[in-house]
Amino acid sequence: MHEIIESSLAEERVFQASKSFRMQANMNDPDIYKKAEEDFEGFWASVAEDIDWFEKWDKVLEWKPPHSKWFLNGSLNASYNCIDRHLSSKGDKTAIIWEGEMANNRTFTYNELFYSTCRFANALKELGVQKGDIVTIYLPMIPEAVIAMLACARIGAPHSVVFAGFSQEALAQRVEDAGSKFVITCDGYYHKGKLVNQKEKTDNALEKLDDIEHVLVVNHAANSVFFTEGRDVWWHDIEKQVDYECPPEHMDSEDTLFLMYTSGTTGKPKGVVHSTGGYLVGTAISAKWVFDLKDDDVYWCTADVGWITGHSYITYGPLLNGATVLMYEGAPDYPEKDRFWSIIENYGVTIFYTAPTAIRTFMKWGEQLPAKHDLSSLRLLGSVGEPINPKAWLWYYEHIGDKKCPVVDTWWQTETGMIMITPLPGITPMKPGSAVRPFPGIEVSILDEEGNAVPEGYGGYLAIKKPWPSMIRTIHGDEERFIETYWSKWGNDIYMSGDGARTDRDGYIWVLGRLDDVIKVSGHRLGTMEIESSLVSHPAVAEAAVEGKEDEIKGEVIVGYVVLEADVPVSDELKEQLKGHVVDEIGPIARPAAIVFARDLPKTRSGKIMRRVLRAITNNTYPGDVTTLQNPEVVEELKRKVHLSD
Ligand code: 6R9
Repeated sequence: MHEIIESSLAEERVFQASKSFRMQANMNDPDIYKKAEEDFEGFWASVAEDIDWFEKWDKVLEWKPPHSKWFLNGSLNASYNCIDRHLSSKGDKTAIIWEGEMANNRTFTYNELFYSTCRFANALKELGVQKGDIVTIYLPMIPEAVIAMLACARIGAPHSVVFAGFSQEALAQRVEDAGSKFVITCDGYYHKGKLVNQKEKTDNALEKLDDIEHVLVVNHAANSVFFTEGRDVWWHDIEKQVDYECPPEHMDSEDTLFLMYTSGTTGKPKGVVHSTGGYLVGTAISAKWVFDLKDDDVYWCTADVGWITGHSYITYGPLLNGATVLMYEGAPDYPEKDRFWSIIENYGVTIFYTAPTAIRTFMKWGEQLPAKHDLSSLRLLGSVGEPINPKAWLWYYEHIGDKKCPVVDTWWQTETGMIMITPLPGITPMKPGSAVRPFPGIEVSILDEEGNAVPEGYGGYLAIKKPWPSMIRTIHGDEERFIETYWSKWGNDIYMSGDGARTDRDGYIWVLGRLDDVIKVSGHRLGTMEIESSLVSHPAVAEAAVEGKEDEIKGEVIVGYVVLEADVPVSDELKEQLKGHVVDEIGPIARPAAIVFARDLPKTRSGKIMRRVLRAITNNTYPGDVTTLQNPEVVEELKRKVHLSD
């Protein structure tokens, strides 16, 4: 984080989209910010007009902190809004272009998306899924993932998509917490040319759960799989038996559209609940203004549908706008390191949205790779998931965008549902490394411990002071944690994001990263506590603590400090075993970069691990006063060990 603060302070350059871009932009009225502030509810009511309602709402907002209801008594359907309403004018327009890792591809027009979604919805009904049932989707980046989400939405069954790269243990935990009786998975998929046996992972996860009624299996990799009679059903079998007519359920604005599990500061992931009306309003308008989506755009977001970015800006936001969305199944370096650039060239991608880790990786691979390709179709670039350092921003701007594409650095979270801090490319000049300013209608403040606004230039807590339509409604089954996590720091009407930020003299916001035990590794959100719990579940481990260590490419990597049980000998083999254990428990994204064997962890006299000290050790910064530690001698020892390989 240090490097980012320093370089951001030094970064003074300002960039602006070209005049022709600004002239044609979906939103280019600089007064929009003021208008939204002056008539807050009127603003959100006006953007809600972009959604088709079966029954119009009669009240924009009911705010009983920390609970908000938006567009009260309105009724609508998400899949209707993403598909049906476009059919009369765009039935033959391409909705989804899917490129497989093996260079196989499939496309769906809006008409085809309609038929597939309706059939999928009828298949779910046939299996007994009812309005209100939570359906877990455990699919990789294939069109059926989007179709399954929309099918659930069509029949009013909230979906809970679990990232396909999560382990069977992680899946089991999420299925159980959601109380899902239905799971959608596939036989398998290829990642960097290697088959991942998704069905087997699903089977293992579900083995320990009693209440599973059906598993709907998409045939994707022609992998021969084990089938449980009576429980498992092939999608391609049931597809032939069901009708393509499936009227969309009329959902109340506040009905749950989906759950998205995300990491917090405890060992247990939390199911963030999103509503239907507010979420759709927020994602539709942000996609329209931030990405400037037009009818002839080919839009590509490289996130996975298993994360919030995939929900809001692969599925809902772009399809609500009737856009053409590209989905890519595989890795950026398969088979070669220019795969992304050849995809952009082949499909004429115009809008490209990715994460800083990816950009820094491309920098490392060299600008000769994008230079080999014609990327002139691009007209806008986006960044999300972690702070982007100015150097990476400038490289992106120059080598991918050819100095003609605005770069939108978008700050938001699983909990916010929509982009919250961002440039609007038709209006705001950009500074490399700054997420610029709150989206119209969003009120952000940077606060100190007591809730006072910090002076310009100083770091503080990034807080949101007014409700917004796509905000988290609660944590599934844990209302107490919802209040405690987000609404208890300064009173129950200010949202605590968990991030630190500062503003500069032009009022530009610079997000500095997490202030809590959440870490972003390559843009993937993980909790240090989750990783700790998985480490201590290994029989050789007595105690463990996990910290994020700054990394030039990945933003942060995971370092696990482990105290072994007595008599367990240390070895490199055991280190590898422990890393593998975390992969089994959570998934490959949580694999520690380093395991440090420690005799002891830095502790207070009352025996609590001093995280502040451990964080300083990990990142080679000043640990503050360590004399009050029970065991100050461990500081030097751990420092030596963790920086051994630097
Ligand atoms: C969308 C998403 C949320 C956390 C968030 C922050 C970090 C996201 C960022 C950014 C700086 C940006 N984050 N975008 N930090 N600049 N443009 O990533 O959601 O997975 O819930 O993570 O990601 O730390 O608090 P999620």
